[in-house]
Amino acid sequence: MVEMELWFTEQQTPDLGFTCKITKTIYTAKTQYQDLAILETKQFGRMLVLDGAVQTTIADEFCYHELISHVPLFTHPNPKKVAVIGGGDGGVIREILKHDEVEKAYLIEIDREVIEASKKYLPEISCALDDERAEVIITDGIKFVSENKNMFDVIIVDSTDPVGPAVGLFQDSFYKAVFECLKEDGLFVAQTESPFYDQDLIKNVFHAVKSIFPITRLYLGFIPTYPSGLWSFTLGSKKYDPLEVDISKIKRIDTKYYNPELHKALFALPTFVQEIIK
Ligand code: AG3
Repeated sequence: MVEMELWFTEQQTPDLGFTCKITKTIYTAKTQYQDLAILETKQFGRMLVLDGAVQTTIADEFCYHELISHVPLFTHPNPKKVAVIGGGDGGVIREILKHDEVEKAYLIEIDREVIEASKKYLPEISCALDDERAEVIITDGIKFVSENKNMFDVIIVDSTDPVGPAVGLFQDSFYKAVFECLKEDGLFVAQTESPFYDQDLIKNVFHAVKSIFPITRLYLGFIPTYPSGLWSFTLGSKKYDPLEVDISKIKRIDTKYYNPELHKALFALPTFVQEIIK
């Protein structure tokens, strides 16, 4: 019998592909908003793919989910009400609920099918969605933030790339609505793509956020399955500066990437990244 090999490629740029060996296609669907696939890869375990772009894998999801969650939550001194925009796999909710002072974490996701597929096929990531402190709201995140004022301590924007359903999550008007949706000392973080491939995007977002929030910071992390591996996060804050946090007061929680020593170090940028946001 001929042994067949199956490979999945994400076309990360018009000239570069990221290819993984697949042992099984677990699930595929065309949802109302996007093409969804759950693949079993040899290298990274199960993988969630939306419109051909890798969203998360069992092996490296901790890098992204911890970075986007614990930096803002340990910057705010008392985060009680937290919202995630996007993030239907539930990984950010799981990290948020590691913080005891959080009373309620809302998942504002447009695509119900991402949540359902993640609950079924990625239980390690979606496990906290049924927690009593979690509440799932299926709606457009842009509409939700513009209709709710003064509501959250922390908002985390866990979007897909700025194409398709997520385009509006990278626009100035959205950051203004996020500002209004936060309490008077609130802060937010958004994932803002790769400093290698998305320099214009990072520059535009950084300056848009800077024109709205008194404190704006960029930080970086390493996520092996994302384009270039080097990934950026943009934080906008009304009052608390991540660089002013007393790291000796940060509680130890169960993490594999984030730790108090890293909290400020993540904001130390390579020169070429400093240039992008100048
Ligand atoms: N959201 C950011 C995914 C961006 C990946 N881009 C790409 N592969 N081209 C991830 C959602 C995880 N909760």
